[in-house]
Amino acid sequence: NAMLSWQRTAYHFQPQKNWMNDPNGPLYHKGWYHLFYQYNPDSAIWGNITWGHAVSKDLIHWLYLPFAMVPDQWYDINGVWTGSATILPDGQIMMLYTGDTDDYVQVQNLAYPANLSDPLLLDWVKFKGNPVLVPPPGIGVKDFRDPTTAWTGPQNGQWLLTIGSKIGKTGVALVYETSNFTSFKLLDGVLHAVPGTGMWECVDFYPVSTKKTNGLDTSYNGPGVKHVLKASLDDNKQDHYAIGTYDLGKNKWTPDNPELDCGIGLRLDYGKYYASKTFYDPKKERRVLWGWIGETDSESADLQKGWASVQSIPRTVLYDKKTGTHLLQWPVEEIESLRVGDPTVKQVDLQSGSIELLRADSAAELDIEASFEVDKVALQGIIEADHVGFSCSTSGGAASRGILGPFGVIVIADQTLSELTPVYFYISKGADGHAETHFCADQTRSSEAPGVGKQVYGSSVPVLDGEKHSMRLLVDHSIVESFAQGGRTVITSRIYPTKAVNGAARLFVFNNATGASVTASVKIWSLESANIQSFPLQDL
Ligand code: DQQ
Repeated sequence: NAMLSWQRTAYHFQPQKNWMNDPNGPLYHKGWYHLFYQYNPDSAIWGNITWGHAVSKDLIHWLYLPFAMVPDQWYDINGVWTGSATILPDGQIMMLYTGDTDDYVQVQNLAYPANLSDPLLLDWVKFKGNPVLVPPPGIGVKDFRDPTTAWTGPQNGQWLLTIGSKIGKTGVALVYETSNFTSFKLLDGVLHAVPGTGMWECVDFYPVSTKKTNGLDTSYNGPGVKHVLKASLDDNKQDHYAIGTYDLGKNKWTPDNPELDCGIGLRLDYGKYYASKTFYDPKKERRVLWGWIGETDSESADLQKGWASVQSIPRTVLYDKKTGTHLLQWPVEEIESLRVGDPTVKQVDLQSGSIELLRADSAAELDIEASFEVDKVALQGIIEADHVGFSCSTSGGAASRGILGPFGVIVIADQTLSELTPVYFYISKGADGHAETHFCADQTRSSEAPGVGKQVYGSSVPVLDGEKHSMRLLVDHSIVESFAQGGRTVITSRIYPTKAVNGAARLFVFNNATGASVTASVKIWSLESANIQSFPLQDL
């Protein structure tokens, strides 16, 4: 399996070996970003869930620390599951997490750092009165998990937090109040419920500013604020969000648009991405999103290669003032510190049916910005004729040609294009008769390996008047994170190239539209590897 070692990523966070899943309790403390994560110390498949722990000064270079928590108590012996941190005004850190008990009941537990003055927060203490919460009447004992970061309630000293569950097939977010994080009271009603969406895992709930470009601390509320509700749907393993209004007094969140309600509308990421969680970064006044990128190969392949999963590059999250309907996700600016030298800048005219090589070798670690201008006459004239009802996932991928698409880039390709992953736009006629842009990532030809995922991912993306079609891609050997229109629509691809590896990986730009020429403006940076190393270090 040394043969497969190149599939390890160069700048995404991943443990040295074995299985990882959800990001847990991200926080900033005394100059360090802390990331905890669901981890199996013994195998490359899920089990024995323990909290791995790593720290970073910049969210890019990491230091692995000893485990923060292991399953060693009756109330978490079957797993120290997902949780979130709340930082109190006096600096105390309350870590609430789900424990899977000796009886397979999901309970909530409290842990806190033994020594707050330790910037690395090496020692964690489990509260002696654990569990602090058990499933309430009417809630299944296996449907009660993943407490959020708490926010301040209407009364002085009061904190509120939400925990995902389901009632029948309705996904719900229960709200509890507490003043001390050891005793809790269930509030009447629920924060929100959406029929048909099933169990809500890893709920996330936070404010976004409708006016400013900074992120907001979780307790922030008032004018110029909307609230995002995110649920990870256990039924289909997708992260869904909706933007709405939160009434603190009434314990109710209401989506701006019921048709885009949480679980039936927008997704944070249309690719392989799940169990995400945000935190407020006081150092840079931003809200940062982490997400788990799982595998799309078989468990036996994961066991063979000895590891599974990476974390996404952390993303800043903002409200998209221009659409009012979407969030904007963007890789944290620190990723740019990995850019090597000046970018390659190219402008390419792409006639219908053309492809052009942009990087002839070593295109496995790249940061790419590309924008496309579609021939205006073609856009106006031909849209009338083009078909309605296009969808990336049922389209057959980048080889299926339409009048105004696909056009975009091809990453992780070998010289002969026997392996390739196209990331592209496709313009079709929307239900309202206007042009509708889709953003897709096509895995169908990404690998010659047997038994790996070969879906076409994607969704429609708003492209407003005067905007070019633009994308940003982070390419990292076997992971591609693709952001369209400044981060309105995001797709993460997990791919398993066998030939398009390291020096053999190439980058192309293409236009497969039958009815339009396209001008592509591309900037390409090589990225160097992040430094991810073991503790203890000599020079701490
Ligand atoms: N992963 C955790 C659970 C959570 C699920 C267990 C989501 O707490 O609901 O590893 O991936």
